Amino acid sequence: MDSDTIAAIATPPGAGGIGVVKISGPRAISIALPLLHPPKDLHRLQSHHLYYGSIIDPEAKRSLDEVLFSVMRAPNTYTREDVVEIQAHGSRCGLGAILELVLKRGARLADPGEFTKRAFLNGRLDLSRAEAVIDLVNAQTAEGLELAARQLEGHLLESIEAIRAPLEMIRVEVEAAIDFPEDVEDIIRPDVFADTMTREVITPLEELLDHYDEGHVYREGIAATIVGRPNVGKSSLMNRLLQKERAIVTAIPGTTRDFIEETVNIGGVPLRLIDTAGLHDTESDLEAAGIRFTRQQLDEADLVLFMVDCSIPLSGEDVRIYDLVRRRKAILVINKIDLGDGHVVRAIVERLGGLSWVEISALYNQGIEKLKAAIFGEVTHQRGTSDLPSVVPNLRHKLAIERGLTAGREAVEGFRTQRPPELVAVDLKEAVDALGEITGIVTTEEMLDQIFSRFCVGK
Ligand SMILES: Nc1nc2c(ncn2[C@@H]2O[C@H](COP(=O)(O)OP(=O)(O)OP(=O)(O)O)[C@@H](O)[C@H]2O)c(=O)[nH]1
Ligand SMILES: [Mg+2]
Repeated sequence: MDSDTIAAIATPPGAGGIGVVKISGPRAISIALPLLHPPKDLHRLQSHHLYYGSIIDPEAKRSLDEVLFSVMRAPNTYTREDVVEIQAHGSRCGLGAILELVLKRGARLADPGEFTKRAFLNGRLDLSRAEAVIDLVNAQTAEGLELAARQLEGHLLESIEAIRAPLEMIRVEVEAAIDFPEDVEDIIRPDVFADTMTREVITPLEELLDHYDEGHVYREGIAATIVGRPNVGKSSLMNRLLQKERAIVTAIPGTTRDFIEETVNIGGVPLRLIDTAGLHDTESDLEAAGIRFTRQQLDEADLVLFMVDCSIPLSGEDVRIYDLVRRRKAILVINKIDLGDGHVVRAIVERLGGLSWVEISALYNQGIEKLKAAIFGEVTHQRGTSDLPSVVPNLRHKLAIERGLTAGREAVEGFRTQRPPELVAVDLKEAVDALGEITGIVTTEEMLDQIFSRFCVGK
């Protein structure tokens, strides 16, 4: 277990009314107290109370800031260690000076997520709840926030434990049968075990995978790239969806050279919207670079908004782009409907078949709600937030659940075909371990590094 004392600025970069420096570890209190004025008697300080004072630079013997601070004694703290929080005025420079004093007195700068990692290692949170803390900090929509809050309450933990417990019981019995081969027939009742496994392990795991499909976009969001040839109105649509003039719009083809990225909330799904340079053959190096970028964005997109202009005939360029996107999750956006008529639209839809399509006028704000509904339908399969599952695994959980499911199904098959207990035991162990990774009963250093490095410093 870590025994050093760590410190970090816990509030975001930039200026704020207040900012917080957080210190955690066995020496947190002894490091912080000498920096505070008037001097405080360590033994008379009450835990979880707010005190007023100023921060003194002991060398320069001058006050740096007026502060409020609290001492929180282990184990009733976030990390289960002694914690001191110093609230100062929120300038980056002032907070930096306080942090520096704390580090000079022997604290170490915290790594990203290290406070939460300690909360996990000290048993305050299981891994699924520690991950919920990241999600809570990063939530971009009310729905994402709600999912994170439920996970922090321990709903995923409970679901996984409710599956792991019967699985573990069966595993223990199978292990016993290996140890007492003469009693195998008494211990292992293959049909009963297979039925219990199916009912209490396989089915609930399958349900969790369904929940992932239904809910993960609310938390993780999706990337949608607008593509189309120059001048069809991509940037106009971007601005329309953002409800602000973010991208430059002109009547000159080739206006957008770079790609522009912003997040919008579509029915609770954070949609990372990317406006790109128009795709066409070009002589200009600058535009060619933009077009290379666009192709790259296209590869990374979860959803493509393929835009065409119905005020002019389809061109070879439109068709080439169609060939690029037709096999992907894409919506055909027929723009400038204010200038086109029904015949043209029908001809376009016929030529660019197979995609769902929406007619809009980005300029006159027509069809935008329909387009939003189409995007929402495409990424959520029409499931509204009202039936958002209460437990939604993340990608890491999903991969572990899939492994658990494969091994679990093998074990059921093993019981049904009366495989030797040694073989079934291997599958059962694999399944138990896979589920253990979700809550953190089973971990590797690498896995923890990967999870906690997604945090910000100071959390
Ligand atoms: N009539 C009409 N004009 C539109 C509509 N949408 C965009 N335009 C006009 O089409 C021109 C090009 O619009 P942009 O949004 O810059 O097009 P773009 O696809 O981003 O173009 P590039 O960045 O050059 O690839 C501008 O003059 C817009 O005002 C529309 O729905 N109707
Ligand atoms: Mg543009």
